Amino acid sequence: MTIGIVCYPTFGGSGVVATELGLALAEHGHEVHFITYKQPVRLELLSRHIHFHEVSVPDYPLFHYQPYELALSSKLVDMVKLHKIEVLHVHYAIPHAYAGYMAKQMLKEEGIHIPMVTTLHGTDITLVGNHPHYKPAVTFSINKSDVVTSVSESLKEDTLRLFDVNNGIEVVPNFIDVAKHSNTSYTDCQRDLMAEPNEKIITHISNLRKVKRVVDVIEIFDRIQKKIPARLLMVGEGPQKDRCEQLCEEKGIEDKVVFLGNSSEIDKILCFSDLFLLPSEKESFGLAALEAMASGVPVISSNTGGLPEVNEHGESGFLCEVGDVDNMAKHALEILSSEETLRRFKAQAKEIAKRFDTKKIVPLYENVYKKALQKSKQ
Ligand code: GMT
Repeated sequence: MTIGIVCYPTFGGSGVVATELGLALAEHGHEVHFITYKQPVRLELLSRHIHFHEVSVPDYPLFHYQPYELALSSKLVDMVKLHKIEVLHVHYAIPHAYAGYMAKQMLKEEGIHIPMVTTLHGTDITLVGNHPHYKPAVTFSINKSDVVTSVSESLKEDTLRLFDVNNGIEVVPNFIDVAKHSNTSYTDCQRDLMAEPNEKIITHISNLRKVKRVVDVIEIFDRIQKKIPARLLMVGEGPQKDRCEQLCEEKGIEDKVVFLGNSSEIDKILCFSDLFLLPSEKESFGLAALEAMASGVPVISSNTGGLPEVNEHGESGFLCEVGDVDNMAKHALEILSSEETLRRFKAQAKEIAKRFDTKKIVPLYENVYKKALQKSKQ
């Protein structure tokens, strides 16, 4: 199959999922064309089945806002025709599903019928898409997609509750290459680069936006470090970083918290982590939690959105109410209380991550494409 993938190329869950999916599809022998404004961060182009086409928006003095959707839909039309793309898979409804639908309609005028699969990722529904300024366009694009998928049951329910949807939604969860994450053991990853031998390494990875409740991460860590020697690794960049750095200073823990910025060495960081914190306000799935679990890192998370579908309470970690930092710290200390308990949680986290192995999930997307192709032929 020849598949066109549209996604955000930046650090962020939806772009990571789209990129990993494209790479896995290429391994299955499909031709995969990424169409976006920049090469996705995790995209390795060293495959003859992977192609990247940049969408550029020429500047013009009249434009206050650059018409990206227009440039994207035009590029999609050109690429579908040039590379004989058979199915378009757009990740994140805004504005990709809208632009995809326009491309579909333009192609239809020329007798080309291309099915469009839209994958909803989370904030495109729960945070941004739901805003009255976008809602009619998002509802329209969801209803006009040939197949709609969501990354969790919870996101499906949110979509049906928040939008007037007259289309089916299939749940295809996020996935992880378990084999890749299993290549490392708990001891061989130079943890001495980051901490003293007696210190536990606690990690948080996100785009440090308000929705991630990163201030809670600092609060939880502060409670942990009062009881046991520990170090916090904050990975990512975002608007809440300054607030977090300031809070660490106020608490006098700045020498125990390392802000690493965006990193392309997530596997390595997770390899020497003992615990992962994800206390988000909203989280449709929590890919970062799954990545941690696959690396054998137990997770303390909030119980919002799709997180209970990923992180199993008392097994791969613990789930607490949003904002309950005391309880999160209590459970964190429980996991870190003895080497034996930590080893058990690590093993359990790894085991649960196997439910979301690439090998199990990518074929679900292949079926979705087949279904979309059949639908467009009807
Ligand atoms: O919230 C982020 O980190 C970015 C965002 C995105 O779309 O790039 O992530 C969303 O999609 C991910 C992949 O499907 C999910 O794992 C995240 O839970 C989801 N984020 C939220 O719902 C807040």
